[in-house]
Amino acid sequence: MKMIFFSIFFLFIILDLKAEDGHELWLRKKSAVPVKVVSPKKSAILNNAVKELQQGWSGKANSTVKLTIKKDKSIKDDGFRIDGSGVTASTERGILYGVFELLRRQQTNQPVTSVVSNPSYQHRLLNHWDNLNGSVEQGFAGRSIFWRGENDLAVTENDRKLWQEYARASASVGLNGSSVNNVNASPLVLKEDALARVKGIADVLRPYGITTYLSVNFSSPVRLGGLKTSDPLDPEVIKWWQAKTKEIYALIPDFGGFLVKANSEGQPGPQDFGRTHADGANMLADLVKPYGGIVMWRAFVYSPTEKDRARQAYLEFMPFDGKFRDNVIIQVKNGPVDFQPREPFSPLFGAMKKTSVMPEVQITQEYLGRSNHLVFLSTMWEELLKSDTYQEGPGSTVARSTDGSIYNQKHTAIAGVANTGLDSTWSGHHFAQANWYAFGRLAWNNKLTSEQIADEWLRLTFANSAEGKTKAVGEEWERNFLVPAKQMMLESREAAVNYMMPLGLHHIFSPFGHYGPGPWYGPKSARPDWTSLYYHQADTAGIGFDRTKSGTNAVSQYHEPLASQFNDPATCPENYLLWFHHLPWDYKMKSGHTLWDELCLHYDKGVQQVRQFQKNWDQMQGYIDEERFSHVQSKLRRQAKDAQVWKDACLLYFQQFSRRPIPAELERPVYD
Ligand code: GCW
Repeated sequence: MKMIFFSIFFLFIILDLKAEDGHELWLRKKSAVPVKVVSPKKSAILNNAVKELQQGWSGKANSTVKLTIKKDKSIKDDGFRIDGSGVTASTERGILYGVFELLRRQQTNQPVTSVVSNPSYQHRLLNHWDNLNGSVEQGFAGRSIFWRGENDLAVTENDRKLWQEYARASASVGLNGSSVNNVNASPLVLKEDALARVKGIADVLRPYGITTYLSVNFSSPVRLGGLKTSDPLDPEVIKWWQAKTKEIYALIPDFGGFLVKANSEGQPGPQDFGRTHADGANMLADLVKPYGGIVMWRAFVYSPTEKDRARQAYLEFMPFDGKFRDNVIIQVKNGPVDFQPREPFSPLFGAMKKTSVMPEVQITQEYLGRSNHLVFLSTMWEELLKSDTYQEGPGSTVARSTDGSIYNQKHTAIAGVANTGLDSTWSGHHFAQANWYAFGRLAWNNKLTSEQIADEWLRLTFANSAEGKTKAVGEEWERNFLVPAKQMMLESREAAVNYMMPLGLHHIFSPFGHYGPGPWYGPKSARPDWTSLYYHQADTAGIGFDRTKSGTNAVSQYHEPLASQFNDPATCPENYLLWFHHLPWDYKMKSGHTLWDELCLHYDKGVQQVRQFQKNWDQMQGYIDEERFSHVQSKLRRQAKDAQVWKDACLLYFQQFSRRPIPAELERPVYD
C-alpha cells in the first residue's frame, strides 16, 4: 500500500514537473476545437502540418482549412499565403510555416487576415557547438541533445523523440537548417559510425523541413584518412574528400553541406599549406556542388601578429571577394571581435560585394551571463540588422546587404549558435528560450521588431499555461504580467551592457569562462593571442582602444560617412566611444559629465536596472505558474549579485588609473 502511495506521489511530482518545466517551449497550446484539413497529398512534412492544425486549432469550430501547393508569383522560396480558405505555398515547407503562422496568430490574438510572408534568408540555421563526447562548447543548458559519446552512437527511441521535439520547435519559428556538431570539429564525426548517427538525426529533422549540416575539421584527410597532407590542392586530398562527400550523400541525400572553421584559434586550415581561404572553401564547394550543397566558411580569424584583432577578418577576406565559388557563403560574426555585449557591426558586411556573406550571431550567452542572466538578445540582433553600412548608399543595412536585396548573391543565409541542451528548460533559463524563438523569427523576417517578438513569445509561453491555474488571462494579466515582462525583456540587453561593458568597452571578461569581470587579465595571464593591445587599454591618461586613423585605423574599414563619424569622438556614437577611442578620464561627455563619472553612472544604472527587474518580477507572482515564476526569481537574484560584482570590480580596478572618486550620489562598492 505504502509503495503504491509513494509511486503515485512520485508520478504526480514527475507529471507536475513535466507540465511546468518549460520543455514545451512556446508550443504549449493544446486545443480541442475540431477542424477539417484538406491536404493535397500525404507526405512527412504535410502530415506534420495537418497534425499541428488538428492539435492547435483555436479558430471557429469545424472550419475547413485547405492546404494548397502551387506556384504563385508573390510567394518566394519557402514563403506562404494565408487567407480565409487556408494556406498556399509553393513548397511543402512553405505550407508548414504557413500553418505555424496561422496558429500563432490565433493564439496571440492577432487578426488572421490575408497574409503573404516570404523568408528573408534562404538558409536559416542553428549552429550547435556540440562535441561528440556529449559536452557543448559554450553551452549552459546541460549536455548535448545530439551526442552522448564517441562510443555511444546508436540512435535510441528517446533520441528520436527529443530530436523530433527540437525539430518541431525550430520549424515553428521558420528555421530550416541545423549544423549538428561543434565548429571546433572532431575529425571523428566523419567516421562511418558517427555518420550513421548523423543520418539518424537527419531522418528525424527532415519531416520538419530541417536540413542537416556538419562542421568539418580541415585536417580530416590526415587525421582520419591517414594521408600525409590535407593540402586542399593535393589530388589525393581532393579524392579523399570526394569519397567522403559521396558517402555522406548516399546516407543523407538532402545533406546541406559543410560549415568550416579554418585557421582560427588553432584549428587547421588551408593556410597551413600555403593556400588561401578561397582554395580551401572552393575545394569543398566543388565537391558538394553536384548534390546542391553549400559551404559556410567562417571569417572568425585572429592571431597574435595582427595588432588589432578587430581588423583581421576584413584584412584576410576582402582580397578574396569574388574569388569564391557561388555555393560558398562567408559566415561573419555580427561584430569584428567576438560576440561581445555590444560591438559595432563587422565591416565585412556590405563590403564583400561579389561574395555571399551571412551573419552569425550567438544565441547561447557566452558573454552575456550564460544561463543565469535574463538577457533578451533580439534587440541586439535588431540593432545589427538595422545598422547602415552605407556600402551602396544610405539604407544599405546589414539586413539588406546580406538578404539579397542589394547584392545578387546566389545564396542568402543566417546562423545562430544554439543554446539548447538536455536541461529540462532546453536553454537553462526560461527566458533564454526567447532567444531561440527570436533568432528564428528574425531569420524568417529580418524586419520584425523585438517588441513584437517579445509580445508573441510571452503570450505563447506563459498565457496558455496560466489558464485555469493562476489569475485569468485577460486585461489584468496583460497589464500586470505581459507589459512589465515585455519591458524587462526589451531593456535587458542594455542593462547587461551597462553593468558589464558600457560605452564601447569590450572583452574585459575573466578569461576563465567569459562569465565574470577580468579587466586585470593581460596577455601573460590569459591567452598569448590576446595581445596587450586588446581590452580596455586603461592607463592614467585615459581609457579605450584607439582605432582611429592615428591608432590602428580600423575605422577605415568602414564606408563613409561612418569612417569619419567613428574617427571623431565628437561624432562617434557614445555607445561605441571606447571601442574606437582612447580618451582622457575627464573627457566631456554629451551629458556634461566627465568620462569617468559617466562610466560610473552606467555601471550603477546596470545594477539598478536588474534590481528593478527583480522588484517587477516579484509583483508578477500569481500571473504565471509557480514553478517557472520561482525559477526565474532565483535566476534574477543571481543576476543582481553578478551585476554588483561587475560594477564593483570594474570601478575599483579602473579607479586605480582614473584616480577620481566615484560620484557621491552613487552607491559605494559592496564587494572589495
Ligand atoms: O567566442 C569564441 C569562443 C569559442 C568558440 C569561438 C568560435 C567554437 O570562446 O569557444 O569556439 O569563439 O566562434 O569559433
